[in-house]
Amino acid sequence: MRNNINIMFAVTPDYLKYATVTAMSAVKNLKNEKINIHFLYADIYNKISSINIFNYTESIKNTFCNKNINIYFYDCSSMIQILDGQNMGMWGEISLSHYLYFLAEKLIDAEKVIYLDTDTIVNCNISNIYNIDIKDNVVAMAKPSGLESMGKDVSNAGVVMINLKKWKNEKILDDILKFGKTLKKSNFCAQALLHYYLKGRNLIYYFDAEYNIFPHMYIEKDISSMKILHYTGYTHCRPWRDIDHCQRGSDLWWKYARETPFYEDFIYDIIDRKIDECILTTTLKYKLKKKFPKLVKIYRYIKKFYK
Ligand SMILES: [Mn+2]
Repeated sequence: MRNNINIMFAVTPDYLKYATVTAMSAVKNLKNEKINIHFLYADIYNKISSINIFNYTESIKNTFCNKNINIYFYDCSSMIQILDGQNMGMWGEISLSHYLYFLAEKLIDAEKVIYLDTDTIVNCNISNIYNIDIKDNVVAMAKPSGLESMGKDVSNAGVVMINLKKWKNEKILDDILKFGKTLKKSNFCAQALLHYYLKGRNLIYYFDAEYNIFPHMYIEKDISSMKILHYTGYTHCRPWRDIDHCQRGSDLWWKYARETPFYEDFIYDIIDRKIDECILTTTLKYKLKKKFPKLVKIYRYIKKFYK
């Protein structure tokens, strides 16, 4: 058990199915390594019934029923009040789930763990990254290309290895949450918090950018050479919504989605969205924004005014 690889997800329960796709990609690329998969979740919006959550977790356990895989679920609902007072930015509670991985120290009995966003796909043996010696650093993150506009050293929190031993020993949780209350509102809240807290203390190890790569930004690179793909960004299509092949590497996401018990759900969702006018509005807005950025600003202003 001690030598197992540990990965974790932090989600609202409706995202457990997306986390399962990412977990499947990690599992399918293992050789004989053993892996513990930790799902931290909290029903922040109170919109999923406990029966549905039970059914999700049962399906996931059955999917990964293998002697090399251990699955753990942690309902963090009763713990999230410790996140009160963090500046979440304009996405508000949406961002709350991003903070759940800060709770790992209280739940996961391992020396280190890799947190993965649910919009990532592992395209390598994850032991390659798990076995990197991050020395005395508290976390390891990558600085993917595409974030330069946010600052020279800004790292992305879609893939984070946490040195849980050091995190616990140095009582980082209390300290980082205290620090979080002093930060200005930020839309990349949990990421900014990690970054500003740890960077000021020289506690971040930087992974090779290959371990957190935004496929649409590396047109010259083969998908097969990307180690962890991160389908990030609200202006770029998520693979599970990508009916028009707008997102590079979507097919890799669907390859693993097909192996989960949620494949039919994904198909249903995509059809549902297709017939929903909302998707048309979103696409239209996106296209308008691209072509007439000023027009969108005016539209926002008018909308605000009428609210
Ligand atoms: Mn992401």
